[in-house]
Amino acid sequence: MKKVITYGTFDLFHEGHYKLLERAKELGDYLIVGVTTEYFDLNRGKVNVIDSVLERVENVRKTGFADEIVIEDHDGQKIEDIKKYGIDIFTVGSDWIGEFDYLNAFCKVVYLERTPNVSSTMLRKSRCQIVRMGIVGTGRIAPRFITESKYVSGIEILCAYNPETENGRLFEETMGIKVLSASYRDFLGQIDAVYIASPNETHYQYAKDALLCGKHVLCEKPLAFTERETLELYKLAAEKNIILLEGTKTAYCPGFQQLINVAASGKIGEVRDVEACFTRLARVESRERTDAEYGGSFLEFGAYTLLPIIKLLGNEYKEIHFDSILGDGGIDLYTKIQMKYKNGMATGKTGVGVKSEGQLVIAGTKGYILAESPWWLTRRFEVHYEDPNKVDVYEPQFMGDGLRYEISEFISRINGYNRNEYKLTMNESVVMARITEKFMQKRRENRGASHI
Ligand code: C2G
Repeated sequence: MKKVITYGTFDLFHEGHYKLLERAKELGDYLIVGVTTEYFDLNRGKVNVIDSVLERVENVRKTGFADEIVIEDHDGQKIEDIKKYGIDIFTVGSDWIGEFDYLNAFCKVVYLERTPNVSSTMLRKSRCQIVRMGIVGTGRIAPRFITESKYVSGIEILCAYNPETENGRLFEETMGIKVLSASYRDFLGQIDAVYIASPNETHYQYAKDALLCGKHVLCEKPLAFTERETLELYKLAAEKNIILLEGTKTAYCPGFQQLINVAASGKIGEVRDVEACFTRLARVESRERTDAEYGGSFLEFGAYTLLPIIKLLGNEYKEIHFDSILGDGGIDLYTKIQMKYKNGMATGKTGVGVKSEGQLVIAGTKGYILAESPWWLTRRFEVHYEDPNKVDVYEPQFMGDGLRYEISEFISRINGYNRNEYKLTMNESVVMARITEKFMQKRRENRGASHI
């Protein structure tokens, strides 16, 4: 009996898939089809898969060509499967020519002609609207957003907005994207959705105006500086039935989600303490160190340190306390925030003028999780126990600079695939705003002091 194997995602099952399986079956007597898991696809850079693995398996099964269906979930599995199932022929579409020649050492490799003019990517595009996006602000993060958006399907960056013409002109020259500088309303008129990456103090108003115009909003953190304004924006989005997403990118990284879930799984027992630190020294003349009202370390990095704290210990803290070392103009060079909960405690440390070890430690009753810097771009974390010889290491995949996960989340929500809302909820975002508001109030009241 001649055994054939083929693999694929088979998302939005189409004629190309059907014909591939039909011909794969004709190559032998018994066909095994490997269907990828979401996790495996994410790891190989496919961030837009729509159907669940069970839906995809079901669609393959319905063709009647597969004698057996297996799940593909890791690199190296193809060789394993070929040996395990005694495969004679490995086959895949011609878009992969050359890629799988290494399997010739184990069985015969056949590349089948790909069916022209149909693909999951094309279907995703026709099924979902292409979201025409505009970027507000042409600073450091805007070019990164453009680069990362190329990995997400269903998005087109149409233009940018910056009222400062000179800055905008430079961006237009280097990035080749039209920058409008006159009316924000006119800019909004050209797009479906906006990414707000302007200075922190302008976020709220830009977001509000965009929502009022019915545009989806992806806004860099912090969305606003007060709880009231943050709630107002979410309410506005809900009323208008549009998407508002706060761009705290760590929240959307697959590795960070895994870290939180491992912590919450009981592996380290009950979580009792979360310590998160994020420092990046800023130049003395930089905005972060000169803008007394909107600069400083907590406004810059507080959201990152609060994220694991709130995710793991919740919104209901009993006490909160801030200590800061202030610079000349009154901005905080270093802030330590301490929170008490009914059954736990937490510390967040942020710095723009003080450097410290940027790590995340989650202490539990049975062990602890340690994620070294840059834990906010989660690529690796460890679980430690009382026995120092036992360490579990996790190395989740992390691609690019992480923005693609946030962008992909935004686009899929616009298209009505809302499976990931738990990654950063409205309530979490509102609690972070409440804490930020409290911090700013204390800093304002203590202007002129060297520390608070
Ligand atoms: N295919 C095709 N014609 C198309 C589209 C796809 O013949 N118009 C083939 C692909 O070449 C592949 C199979 O259908 O053999 C499944 O395609 P995808 O779902 O895109 O999966 P892919 O990413 O190609 O998975 O381990 C996974 C495999 O390496 C390939």
